Amino acid sequence: MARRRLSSLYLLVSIFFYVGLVCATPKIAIENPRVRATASGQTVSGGYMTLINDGSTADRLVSVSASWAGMIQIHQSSTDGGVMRMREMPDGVPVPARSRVELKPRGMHLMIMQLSAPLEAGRSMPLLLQFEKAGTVKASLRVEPAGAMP
Ligand SMILES: [Cu+2]
Repeated sequence: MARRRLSSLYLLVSIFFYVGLVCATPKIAIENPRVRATASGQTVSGGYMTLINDGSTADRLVSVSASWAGMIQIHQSSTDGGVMRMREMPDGVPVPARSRVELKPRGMHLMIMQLSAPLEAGRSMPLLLQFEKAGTVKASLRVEPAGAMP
């Protein structure tokens, strides 16, 4: 009987320890992931979403990849003397603890290049996001008609 009680205590301790480990790893949620549809012959598109970090540890989006695009960069748009410019963010996107970071048209965005086929509105495209601490997070981009996004 005593041994049995001890083993259930052990089990309980293991569960708490495991839960503790899981909670220490930041969890990133992806909200409203979407990509602009492309016309045939167009090989570049923009990807947008909100990165949500509900945890108490800061994280960072470091890279993004997809089987249907040769290269995906993280860009920041800015307006310089009325001219829209984009630059790559080589250090990725910081996602502070308990924050929401929006990738949106005319702001930070995913520059999706070397598309293997046109992106047709209504489809869903799988994407892998690599975070410094949370590791790999899967997302599915909804392809939206080009005119549906500002
Ligand atoms: Cu860009």
